[in-house]
Amino acid sequence: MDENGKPHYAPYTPPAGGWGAARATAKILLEQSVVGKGSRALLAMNQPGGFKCPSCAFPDPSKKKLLEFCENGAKALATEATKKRVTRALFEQYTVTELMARSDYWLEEQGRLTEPMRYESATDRYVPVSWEDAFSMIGSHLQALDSPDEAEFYTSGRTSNEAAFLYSIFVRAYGTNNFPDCSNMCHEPTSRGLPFSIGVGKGTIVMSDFDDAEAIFVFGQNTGTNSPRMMSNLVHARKHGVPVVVVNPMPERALIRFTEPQDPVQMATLGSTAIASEFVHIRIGGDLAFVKGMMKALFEREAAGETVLDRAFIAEHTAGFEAMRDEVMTQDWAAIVRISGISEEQIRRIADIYAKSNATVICYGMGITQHQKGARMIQQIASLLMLHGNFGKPGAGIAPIRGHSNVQGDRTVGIDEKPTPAYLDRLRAVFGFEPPREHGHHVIDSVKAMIAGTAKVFIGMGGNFVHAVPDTPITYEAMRRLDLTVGITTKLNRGHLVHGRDALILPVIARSEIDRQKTGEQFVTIEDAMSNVTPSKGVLEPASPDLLSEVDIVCRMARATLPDSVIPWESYSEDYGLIRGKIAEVYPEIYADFPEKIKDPKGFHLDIPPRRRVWPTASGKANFLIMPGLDIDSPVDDPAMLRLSTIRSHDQFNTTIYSNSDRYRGIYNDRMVLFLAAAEREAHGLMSNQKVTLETVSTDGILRRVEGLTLVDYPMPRGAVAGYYPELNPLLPLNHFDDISGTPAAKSIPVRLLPFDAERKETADAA
Ligand SMILES: Nc1nc2c(c(=O)[nH]1)N[C@H]1C(S)=C(S)[C@@H](COP(=O)(O)OP(=O)(O)OC[C@H]3O[C@@H](n4cnc5c(=O)[nH]c(N)nc54)[C@H](O)[C@@H]3O)O[C@H]1N2
Ligand SMILES: Nc1nc2c(c(=O)[nH]1)N[C@H]1C(S)=C(S)[C@@H](COP(=O)(O)OP(=O)(O)OC[C@H]3O[C@@H](n4cnc5c(=O)[nH]c(N)nc54)[C@H](O)[C@@H]3O)O[C@H]1N2
Ligand SMILES: [Mo]
Repeated sequence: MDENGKPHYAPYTPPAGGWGAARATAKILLEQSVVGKGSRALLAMNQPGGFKCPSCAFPDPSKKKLLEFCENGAKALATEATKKRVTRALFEQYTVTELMARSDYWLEEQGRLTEPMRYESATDRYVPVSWEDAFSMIGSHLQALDSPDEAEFYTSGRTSNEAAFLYSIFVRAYGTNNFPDCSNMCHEPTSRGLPFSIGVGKGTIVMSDFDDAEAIFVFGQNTGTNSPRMMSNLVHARKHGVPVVVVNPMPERALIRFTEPQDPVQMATLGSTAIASEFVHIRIGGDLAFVKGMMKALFEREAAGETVLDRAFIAEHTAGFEAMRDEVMTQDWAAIVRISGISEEQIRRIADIYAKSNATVICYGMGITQHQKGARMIQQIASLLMLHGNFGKPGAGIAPIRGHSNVQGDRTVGIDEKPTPAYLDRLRAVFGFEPPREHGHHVIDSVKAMIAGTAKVFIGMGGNFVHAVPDTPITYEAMRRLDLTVGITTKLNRGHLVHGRDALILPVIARSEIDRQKTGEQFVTIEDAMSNVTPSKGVLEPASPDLLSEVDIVCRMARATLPDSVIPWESYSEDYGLIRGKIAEVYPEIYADFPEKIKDPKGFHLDIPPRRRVWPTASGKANFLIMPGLDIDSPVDDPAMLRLSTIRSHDQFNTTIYSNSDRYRGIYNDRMVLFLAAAEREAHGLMSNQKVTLETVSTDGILRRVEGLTLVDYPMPRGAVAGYYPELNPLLPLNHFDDISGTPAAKSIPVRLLPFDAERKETADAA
């Protein structure tokens, strides 16, 4: 990969997928020097008896394929199985200050971490530390705090059910509910918003529903890049004449035209499938206006005597219909069209597709969740589905497309800063300690606590917290004031370099690797985005003999911190089956007989009551909820304001950058770009490929700027601009988040364009 190649920009016109994807898969295996090893591992990925792909949370298909992986799953695996190693030699060569000057891409390219390291301030270097000393350091820091609430325990969604469950027990036994979690920046609006509508905060579909659907909607999700295996389902649907409606401000290539790498005929004939039967070129945050427009079209047709709603379902299963309809009918078409950016004609046409379909699936991603009213927007999507009885029948339901492979599972097994009293009572009964009752911190709260100086210790179970959260420079400063930061990770990342007075890097065995414990080789489990729990067992030798498993690390942190604990920590790390036994005891409704049931290599499905038309809401019904107005973001009084959406490229996994290119969007060797419509650029009097500065329209007096971004002409809607996460996180204010869930509104940052001033950038860089 060529980090220093010359940037260039050229629209990508072939279909996505196809041989381009096959070539990219081969290339990454070559670059990481793992062609033989990587290919062997790819054969075991997502197969019974093998391990689950470490990339996204999309489930395995209902019908088996020989190879079940995608280009981006292969990238995730190749970089995990890489031959490259970070040893103590790297830390002897570079001080932390010197490493800070390197790019995220360079840090990732150094390879797998191999032994525990401790920060030494006298030399500004990481030096080797024994595991024993590392754990006693954690134990003494945690014991020394005035209150357990001064520690923050982060989780990223690659962590297994077993490790996450034990981590949540350890942290609660220690005495806090401070569980900032990557989910807080991701599908938290689903977890917190959807229960008010249908009683659960999870998706309601299973894979076969894609086959039975008569219409599929994809809102705000870049499927071809972020859950590529779902492309097979969309291709299948289109080949069977099922309409696919894509709602997105960016015409993402794979959602327009795609060649299925799993289809030998299409590959051989260079054929492809048109995916979007309707592409809805929505304005950023225009989704509510669009959905209300669809509803209004349906209500108007019903008033005119047509049968377009499932009246029997509404009568038997729902509450609040009339009030919701009355509110929607107050919205006038002109405002709906202006705010969504979509013509009344197209909205009516799509409402007709919806009305004709007897079974509709609506999928959505970060384009919906990461807004100031993301959770409320998801409730409106649920309402739209309810209008036609699209819950509890084959081919229908709501499908939040989750991110990290086990982000949903981690939440299910206790990573939750707002635990319910019933759950805490069960913990007490099963483990015999009194858990803390007070709610803890989510991500935003935890950063605020660091800024306020009330947080002292940060422990990161996976992930790259500093680069995932908003307000990068402010967070850097806050984290540097901590007493201790701990990164439990596979790869070197920014989080290890922006550290507290004391700091530890604890390297772990990865998902694809063999996990040997006292009772033999262990497997773990994960829960995918459709609530299937499946086993995952690594097949590769660990990257180094000096790695520990996440489970083992949790147990040893617990023993070092809670020497008097009556919980048999040691036995759990020796036999993960015992952990599953405890999960079954704490969650008998969904996890009864877990150790037995998981013997089926295909796993099992966790009960989702709305699939049975049972609604665990306060009213016992599915609720139509009122969301006034047409905006999912607060208005900003500035005529020059643009809405910035911070998105992923095709060659990154969150904060991990595989290359600086983004093939399907035609970007090569550059990540400091801004996608903007040519007309919008001209209206601002700017030239194509000109460098500019972006500044947040802030309300708190803090200056937030990113300098030197290159403008790339792109078919964006009016008032919209897009650029890459995490580079643009300095523009995302900590106080810009979803009002129900606290999820940062990373898709709707109010910004203005300024001329680029190289001198100003130099001054800022030097500071
Ligand atoms: N290869 C790869 N796979 C991944 C990840 C990765 O980084 N790389 N990350 C994983 C994780 S943790 C997650 S959460 C998922 C993320 O997967 P996605 O949800 O696809 O996340 P984003 O790339 O942020 O893109 C969101 C999409 O929303 C669109 N969008 C932006 N604003 C709006 C809006 O106002 N309305 C609508 N309708 N659309 C909008 C953008 O144009 C973009 O297509 O993927 C997971 N899988
Ligand atoms: N502006 C903006 N900000 C965003 C987003 C956005 O769209 N825009 N998206 C948000 C979303 S959806 C998410 S999910 C977060 C992601 O936030 P995180 O989950 O914190 O970030 P990742 O980049 O996925 O974490 C990568 C690191 O995880 C470690 N790792 C990898 N595999 C393993 C493993 O098996 N075990 C352990 N212990 N460690 C491992 C590696 O060291 C790697 O460097 O970012 C959020 N931030
Ligand atoms: Mo995510």
